[in-house]
Amino acid sequence: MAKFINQSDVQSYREDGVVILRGVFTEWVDILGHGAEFHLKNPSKQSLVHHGEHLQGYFLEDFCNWRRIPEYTDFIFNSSLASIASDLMESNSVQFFHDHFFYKEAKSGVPTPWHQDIPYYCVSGHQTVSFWLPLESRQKNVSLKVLAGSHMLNKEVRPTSWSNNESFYEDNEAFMDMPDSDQYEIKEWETEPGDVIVFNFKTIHGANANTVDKVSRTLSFRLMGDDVVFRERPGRTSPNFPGINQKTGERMREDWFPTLWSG
Ligand SMILES: O=C(O)CCC(=O)C(=O)O
Repeated sequence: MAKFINQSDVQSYREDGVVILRGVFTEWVDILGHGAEFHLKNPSKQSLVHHGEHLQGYFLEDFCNWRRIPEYTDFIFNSSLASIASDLMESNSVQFFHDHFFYKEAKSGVPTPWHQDIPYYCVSGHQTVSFWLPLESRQKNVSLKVLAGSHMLNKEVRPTSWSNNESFYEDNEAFMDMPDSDQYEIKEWETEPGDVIVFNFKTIHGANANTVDKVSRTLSFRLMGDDVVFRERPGRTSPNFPGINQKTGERMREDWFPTLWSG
């Protein structure tokens, strides 16, 4: 078992689809912060900027920058990310999927609506994990919120565009409506730099706009286990992987999605 987690974390992850791990990446906060500062000045072509209706600041998100930002590469290959992922997913192998950066200026952004990540992705499988890693202290009202147990739904929840709430794909019928959040226990935590909230790609989660007087920078690192395979979707995915050239059911290509751990 990885140094920072125990059997009860693994059990919570299995049952709730989410767990918080305190202080596991403290030594990486400055390194990742350095990478994030470079990132902010040099966003990629895939980056998106959102403006909240009544908030003056801006909210930037960006994907798949690990190859060009050495601090992210270092973290992915040299931290305990992969060993923790292997334990939590109960998976022998761990492949890296992608990184996702969220930058919210003080008094900025739009609320991140309740959603599941997996329907936006070109993958299917249950052994999945996202590490949501805030680089500043975060009060509960601007932290991630998660519906415990929602990763056990047997149909995917309809993905929508965050800007206009319209269905993300034309094939609308393949998905179920968002269940009522009242049916679930909502888990949310105050966090300190070095803490990480870890959740399954199927776990429903969201976040409020950044209404406080402080910038927030968060990195989400997404990893895949033994049962994850490529899945063709009825349109462009988010992030999109043009030229991936894979068929539904194939293991994700290792030249694009490196294996970090093989038990
Ligand atoms: O921090 C946020 O606003 C949203 C995070 C999120 O949706 C994710 O990491 O999947």
